[in-house]
Amino acid sequence: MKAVRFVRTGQPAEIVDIPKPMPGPGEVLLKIAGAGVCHSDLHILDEDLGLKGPFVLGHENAGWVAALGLGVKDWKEGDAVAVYGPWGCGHCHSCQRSSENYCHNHASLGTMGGGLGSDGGMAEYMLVPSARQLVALDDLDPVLAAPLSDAALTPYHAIKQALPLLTPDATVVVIGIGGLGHMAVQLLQALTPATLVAGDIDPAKLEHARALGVSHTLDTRDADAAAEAIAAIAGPRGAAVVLDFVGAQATVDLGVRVVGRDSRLSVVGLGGGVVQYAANQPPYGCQVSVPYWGSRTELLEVIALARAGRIRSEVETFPLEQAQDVYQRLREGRIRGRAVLVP
Ligand code: FEH
Ligand code: ZN
Ligand code: ZN
Repeated sequence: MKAVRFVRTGQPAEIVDIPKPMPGPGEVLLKIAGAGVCHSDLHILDEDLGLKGPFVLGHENAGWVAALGLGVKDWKEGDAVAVYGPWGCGHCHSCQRSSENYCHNHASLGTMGGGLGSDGGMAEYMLVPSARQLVALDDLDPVLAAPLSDAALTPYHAIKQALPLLTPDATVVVIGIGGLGHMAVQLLQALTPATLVAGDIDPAKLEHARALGVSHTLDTRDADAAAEAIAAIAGPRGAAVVLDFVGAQATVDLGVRVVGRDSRLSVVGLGGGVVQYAANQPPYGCQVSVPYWGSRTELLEVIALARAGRIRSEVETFPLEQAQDVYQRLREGRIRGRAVLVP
């Protein structure tokens, strides 16, 4: 079968032909409908994230059950499913509460999930190690639903942690309106009454935010002007919550500058920015968080929001074979919403 494979750091992804896997006891074989292309893949390809290749890329996957391994119950061939991407040990404290994203044993497992050390979904078929990683999609289109498992789940997890701060008189700032950011602005409008501000350096991304109902959008290239605009909206309290989906030094610095006291700054993007600490900077009472992905129960909640029509991923589909071109477009910021590879 065709697959997009990570070989080693510094080497582009390869389109290869590998054997179609067969499910062993407890495993489930999926026919892939769509595999989302996440910006984190660029970090996997470019930097050493401690993941040893070769493995098939793609950690944001959905499709249909194609075959069940011995002992697998509750699923049947043809079921439309999303894959809960963080694969943990299943027995540590975090895994026991469905937060496999925070599994304590990832290092000893040598993998963080499909597409993250194990074979992922940028292929015609994908092996899932346990039926516990499957979430039913029912009537949702699996191609559109694939981004729910990462581009929506990751911001949902970060937003859920910040909900107590997202009151009607609060201001929340989203920096970076790409794959995760375009879902974040929808989630915030669905879940909170807070005033929403969207920032990006790309006018097309700001237009996308406005198309998604965001009334306050600002160009974050000019940090002084952006900080002034946010202060005018948030007032002396400052932003109650900042969600930085870029994580570069400029965006982290802007987040530290605009967040108020008794607030939360969540740095999700892998841009390598460093939070500079000094007295009252970030302001006293600011919780600085580095959330990672989300729990399985949160994925159920995200899928329920999608089924209720409250959120919808904006997807650009491409054939699997165009993976290298798609990664290049992602590098150049030329993807609106989320790119999904379709085998
Ligand atoms: C993947 C690998 C490493 C860090 C973060 C990620 C996220 O894209 C997972 O959703
Ligand atoms: Zn990701
Ligand atoms: Zn675990």
